[in-house]
Amino acid sequence: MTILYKADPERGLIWQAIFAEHAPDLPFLIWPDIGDATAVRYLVAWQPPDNFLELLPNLQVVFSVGAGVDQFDLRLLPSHIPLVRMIEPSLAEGIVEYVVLSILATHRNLINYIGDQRRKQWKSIRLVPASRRRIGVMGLGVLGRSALDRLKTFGFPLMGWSRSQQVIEGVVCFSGSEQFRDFLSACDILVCLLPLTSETRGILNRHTFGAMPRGAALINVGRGAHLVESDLLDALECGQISSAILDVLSTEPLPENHAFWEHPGILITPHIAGMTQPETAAHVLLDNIRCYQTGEPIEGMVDANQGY
Ligand code: NDP
Ligand code: OXD
Repeated sequence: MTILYKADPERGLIWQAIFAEHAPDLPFLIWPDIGDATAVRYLVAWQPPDNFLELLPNLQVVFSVGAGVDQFDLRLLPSHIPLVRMIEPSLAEGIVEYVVLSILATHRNLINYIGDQRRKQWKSIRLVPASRRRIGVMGLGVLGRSALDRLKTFGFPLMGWSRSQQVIEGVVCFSGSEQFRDFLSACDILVCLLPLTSETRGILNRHTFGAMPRGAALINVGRGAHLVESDLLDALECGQISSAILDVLSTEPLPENHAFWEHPGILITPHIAGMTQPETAAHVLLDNIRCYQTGEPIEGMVDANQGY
């Protein structure tokens, strides 16, 4: 009964030490050391190995090291092998910090002030009270809800959008494609925290931007492929969108000659908003493996039909 881990090897050593201490019955191997491939029951991966189903013939469960599972081809996973995404408190805390940071930076015009400093310009922009800056979060899952919960302390009017109707105290919730435009028209700052699925790919496009108030801002923390990059450049050019903070890009790392690097209205970070922390995540993984072994429900089970 072996666990095979394939993600950041440095953090892998911490996972390995925690398993050695708390679950000595579950040898924890770090890719490319797969030991006896027939003994591997659990794969814990960011990017799975090629042909892992053939490579690991007795695999029972696939765990994503991250919250997202778009790196797995769900069509290839047989139905008897569950795919489980990561739900762990440190990852959520990182996302909360990043979303709060980005919203406050946008709300207080930090991108403009960074540009002004470079140009040695001393120019104030009139302050808009938080009570008049409407924030909309796309995706009301574990991460979207955590971010909204923390945002409540600032006094922004809060909106949320999801596939099914949700009820969150202090948040006006919209759902489905029928309510998408109403949601967008109420967002001065839009945060994307959706999973990447066939339905959400390219959702941050010219139609979406056009339905938002003129001069609205974008923060993308979901996946790069949510965004149609040329549509964002057009929307920034004509002033429909005033600024964008992007933690995720369609090609990572962002290519050297990409227009986003130098764009005065865009702030980029290298996919660091949330990071799974082995100190907390290893215990979540162990609990889930124990649940699987005893037939209890696993937390974070992915619905292959929905894609998240
Ligand atoms: P969850 O599965 O908990 O939540 C997903 C949310 O998105 C749900 O509210 C769901 O609706 C909604 N949703 C899914 N499809 C649609 C759709 N077609 N239309 C409208 N709403 C939809 O995911 P998490 O909150 O854990 O994570 C969200 C994503 O954040 C990850 O998939 C990943 O891409 C990204 N992420 C980015 C990180 C970074 O560092 N930048 C770090 C971690 C995650 P419903 O409630 O109806 O099911
Ligand atoms: C994740 C990520 O999905 O870090 O966890 O992007």
